[in-house]
Amino acid sequence: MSRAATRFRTILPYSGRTALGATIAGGVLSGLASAPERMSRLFRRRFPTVAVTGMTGVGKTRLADRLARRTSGQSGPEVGSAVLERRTRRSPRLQGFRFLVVPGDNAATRLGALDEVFHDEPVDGVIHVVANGHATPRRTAGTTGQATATREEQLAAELEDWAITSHRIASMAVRRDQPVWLVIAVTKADLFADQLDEVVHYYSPGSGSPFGEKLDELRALAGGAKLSVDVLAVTSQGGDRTSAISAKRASAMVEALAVRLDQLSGHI
Ligand SMILES: Nc1nc2c(ncn2[C@@H]2O[C@H](COP(=O)(O)OP(=O)(O)OP(=O)(O)O)[C@@H](O)[C@H]2O)c(=O)[nH]1
Ligand SMILES: [Mg+2]
Repeated sequence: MSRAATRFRTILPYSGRTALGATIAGGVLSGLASAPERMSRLFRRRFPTVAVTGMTGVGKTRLADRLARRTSGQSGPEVGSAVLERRTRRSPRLQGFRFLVVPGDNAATRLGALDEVFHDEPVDGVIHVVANGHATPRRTAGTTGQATATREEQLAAELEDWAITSHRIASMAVRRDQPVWLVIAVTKADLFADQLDEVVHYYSPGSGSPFGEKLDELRALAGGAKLSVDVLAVTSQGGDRTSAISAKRASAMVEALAVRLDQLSGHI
């Protein structure tokens, strides 16, 4: 809170500063009581909260790290996140985003994290991450050995995972006055760089694909005006010798996603 308070003070115009001073000097208790609330509302507008959802191994942590301009730790590919991860993207003019990454594994922590972002402290927007069936197979917690899964199995798992998350989004949207935005981030684009258009189409509303149909259902449930849907291809990896996408293009894709988040949040 003290951090938000400092920010609030520094960005208040001079007249605002005197007004606040006057309120305090006048001892108007109601003014004092509502000040923290105003500050937190201001902070929230400048740093909207964004839930990052999607099945295990799909690339949520890597993408949130890219968006937050943070280098990912070198955990092995078979290790998934166990708890809700928080990342912050800071942009010029004291704007940015607070990302809440929900662990994809069906651990007990996942249900609590889903409750937290969609019910207890409902987020402003959602990035749902998919990977065209290229989610890295992960072992069930507590077991050893290499996990394997075919692309078809992973595509089916993505769909199942989306059914759960989309219900959570629908119930949040109907309870809410202001609209909620959803971005489907199709990541690992480096693995299917020559099919981006088809893949984006598969994940789009109105496409008639199994995923598109579930999106249409969500929009019908939530009410079209309550929910905006964007579909964007992105990658957290690029530039190494074997990659089909250059480092520059990978960065441009991540930045395009960030620009869209800024537009959806009214930052620009
Ligand atoms: N080729 C490629 N691999 C990626 C990309 N993004 C992530 N990966 C790899 O996919 C694996 C899973 O990525 P994570 O970000 O850990 O996945 P997650 O969605 O956070 O998974 P959970 O924490 O289990 O929910 C890692 O081995 C990453 O290196 C990408 O854009 N391209
Ligand atoms: Mg993770």
